[in-house]
Amino acid sequence: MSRKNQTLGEFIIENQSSFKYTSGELSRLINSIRLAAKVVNHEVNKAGLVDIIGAAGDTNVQGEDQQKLDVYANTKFIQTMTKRNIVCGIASEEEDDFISINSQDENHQNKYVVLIDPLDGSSNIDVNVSVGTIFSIYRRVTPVGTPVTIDDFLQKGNQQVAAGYIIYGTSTMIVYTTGDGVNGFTLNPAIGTFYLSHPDMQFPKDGKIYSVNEGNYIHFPQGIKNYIKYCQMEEGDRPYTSRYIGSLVSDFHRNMIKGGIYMYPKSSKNSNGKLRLLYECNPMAFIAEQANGKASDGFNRIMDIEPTELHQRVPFICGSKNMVEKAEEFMRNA
Ligand code: AHM
Ligand code: MG
Repeated sequence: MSRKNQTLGEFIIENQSSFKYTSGELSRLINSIRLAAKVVNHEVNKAGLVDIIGAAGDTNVQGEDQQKLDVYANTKFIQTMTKRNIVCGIASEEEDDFISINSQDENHQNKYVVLIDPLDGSSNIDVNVSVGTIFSIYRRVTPVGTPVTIDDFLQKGNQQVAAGYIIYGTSTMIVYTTGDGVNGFTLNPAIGTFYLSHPDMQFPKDGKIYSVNEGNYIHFPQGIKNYIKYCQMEEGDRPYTSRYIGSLVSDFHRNMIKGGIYMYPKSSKNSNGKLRLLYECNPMAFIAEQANGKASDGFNRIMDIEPTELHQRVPFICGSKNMVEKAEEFMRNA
């Protein structure tokens, strides 16, 4: 039973026995993410002070400019997990290919792979708007002790063992699930400790907020256009409020607390939308479902999609259950 004001460290130990597979390895892994989160948080909070903002000059595999802090966060999360010999493989939104860890050592027994978006919403960094880290954890499917393969990473979202995000907002929080509900922990920066501040988080079944980049309206499928018009219609508790930060973690977090729907649909410009199935959609979908919300590509459950490539994109509709189901109804009937 979770207690408010418990530290994240205490919570991890206390809940270790409720993990599906208990070996302490998953606890160590979440602990290492907690540690890297503090380091990255420290850097994110300094962004306006030091010469760390701005483009690093590289572009990532999707051809987008990488911000310096993306590079920093990517390095820190990978280093923390690699040096502590905690996982057997990592795939990152910022890396072209997955990383195999300890593949030379036949005795290594690590069972978990991590997929991570080290700093999502990074175009918001240099304007002092919240960004986040998203992570997703699976058990490897190939034999322990051998090098990981692509099959370990291309697993359906419904196989996730844990998923979570860190939000670097007005306060810094870790929100995660190991398949037994969703809990949120807020960092007390004075002493560097995360405390359980949001036990058993739940999406309200209905909501009044819709979050979508309406600048792309003209390119959206007819079903989404119709749903947006429905949100704006004066009837019952509508029109809904429009809120779009352009930082998935922040938009999701607000909608989970207040009730709402986030949409990044496909468009005539991006046939599969923008968001990545493995680094963004699956982990957020797992958290949403664990909090009684829903995540869909408009027609299918996100976590049932068979991944075909590491950097695959999918349309993403996620949030309060009744709102997502309404949007799906508009997609079906368009
Ligand atoms: P990123 O991984 O390059 O940061 O992109 C993901 C972000 C999401 O956080 C956000 O919801 C979306 O991109 C915003 O995209 P847009 O500016 O097209 O609305
Ligand atoms: Mg991202």
